[in-house]
Amino acid sequence: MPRLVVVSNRVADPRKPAAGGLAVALGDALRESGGMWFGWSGIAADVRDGASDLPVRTQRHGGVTLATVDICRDDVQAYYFGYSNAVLWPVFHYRLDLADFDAGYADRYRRVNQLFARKLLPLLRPDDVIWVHDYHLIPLASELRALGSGHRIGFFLHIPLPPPLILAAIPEHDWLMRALFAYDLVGFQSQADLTHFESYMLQEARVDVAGDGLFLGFGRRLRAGAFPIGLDVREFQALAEGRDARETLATLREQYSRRQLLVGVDRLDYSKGLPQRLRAFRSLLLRYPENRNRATLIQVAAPSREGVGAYADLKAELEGLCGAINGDYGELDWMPVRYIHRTVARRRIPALYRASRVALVTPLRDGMNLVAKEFLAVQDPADPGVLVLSRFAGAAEQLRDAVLVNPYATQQTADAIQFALQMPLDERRRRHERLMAEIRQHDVHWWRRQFLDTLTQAG
Ligand code: ADQ
Repeated sequence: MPRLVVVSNRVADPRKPAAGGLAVALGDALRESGGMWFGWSGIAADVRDGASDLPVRTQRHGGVTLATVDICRDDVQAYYFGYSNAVLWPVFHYRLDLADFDAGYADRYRRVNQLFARKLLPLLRPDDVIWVHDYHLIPLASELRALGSGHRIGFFLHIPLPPPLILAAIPEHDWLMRALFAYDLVGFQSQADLTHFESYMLQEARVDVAGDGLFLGFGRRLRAGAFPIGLDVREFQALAEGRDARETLATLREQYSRRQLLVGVDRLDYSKGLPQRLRAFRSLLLRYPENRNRATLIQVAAPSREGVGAYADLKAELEGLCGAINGDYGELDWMPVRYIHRTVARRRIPALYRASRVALVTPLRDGMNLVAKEFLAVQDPADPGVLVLSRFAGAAEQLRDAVLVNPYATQQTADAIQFALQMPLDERRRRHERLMAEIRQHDVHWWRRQFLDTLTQAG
């Protein structure tokens, strides 16, 4: 078995439960092959443009090597906060209005990818298989190839790929899309993303779209496919059985015994549709007064990328909306919205899902959205809650038995939430059973095997 080398912006220690399902799943594959995980340490080194001298730190744990490199402060600003999160993230989520194209971030984004390639190459063995993750590292393979790497290299994009005319707004779109051809396999979350990739290649690039996911261009053969990421269902269910989750569940049930809980768990990000969700919830209280003094929305929004301007605006907007809803509808003994602007410990999250009758997973655009799958995994099959899911989440392609909504349509979403709150037990069970079959069949281990099998056979 060839050694697996995973490369991503940040490295997670797969042994720590806080690392999450993705780290656990990749951890399995890394352990099986005695592999390596390479990425940024998270440290912004206080050196001036001396990035190439920064050392690689390696630690070995249970047969897996974690290798990290620091990045100099200016590069972090331009590569991470700048090009990755103020250009690629908004555009790939269809938000051209929020993209900052003029700041000249692209050169440093490229430079950090060159740095990664230079630091990684000496650590590689000739038959290693390399799996690169996400938008921070699109040009990594082309930088590795420029240094002579002949490795098998795959890339997985965790976020959506927009239609060609949106992508084309990025001044460097030709370079970015061409850079993908240095990979042997490129994986997307959904069929919609794959279709956008094909359309881009037909409309904007001189690439031969050979069909069946094969693309011939720039002197290379590239395979592309949809590999919807799944959940480690058993790991997450086991988390729900843990002491913290059980205690949290008991507390929530006691506190909210007379209420119906709705839950939202997100990073505080404009792609997640949080203001739209709160407006829909307000419309629910307005249109269906029986929910007053009864329905309580617990919305957890973890702080995220606070160095990027658009996030501060969103935070202020949300605080205003929550305050207005609570002010308009709250009673001495009932507040409609409990808004928590913190990261809740992963081991408590399952309790929040389990205590809730309805989950609101209503992003404006999302690569997949694992919260939707997590909510389903820990419901009581005999009395399950209902998932209200945006049709614009990648997960909607798979989770057809959720209550699908258009989060931009406030009243329709409010009607859908009411429908979910009122859904009879037998229908809840039927839907939940079908959704569980789907997330069990296409779990994170299936995703990892599909991708790696296709990568090792590609060519
Ligand atoms: P994210 O945008 O981070 O990931 P998502 O898949 O919804 O989105 O969540 C990732 C994890 O973070 C989940 O395990 C969730 O429980 C946890 N989480 C979110 N908010 C939290 C909070 N407030 N407190 C504690 N934990 C929280 C990107 C893409 C997604 C894609 C994933 C995986 O944007 O579309 O599904 O990668 O590919």
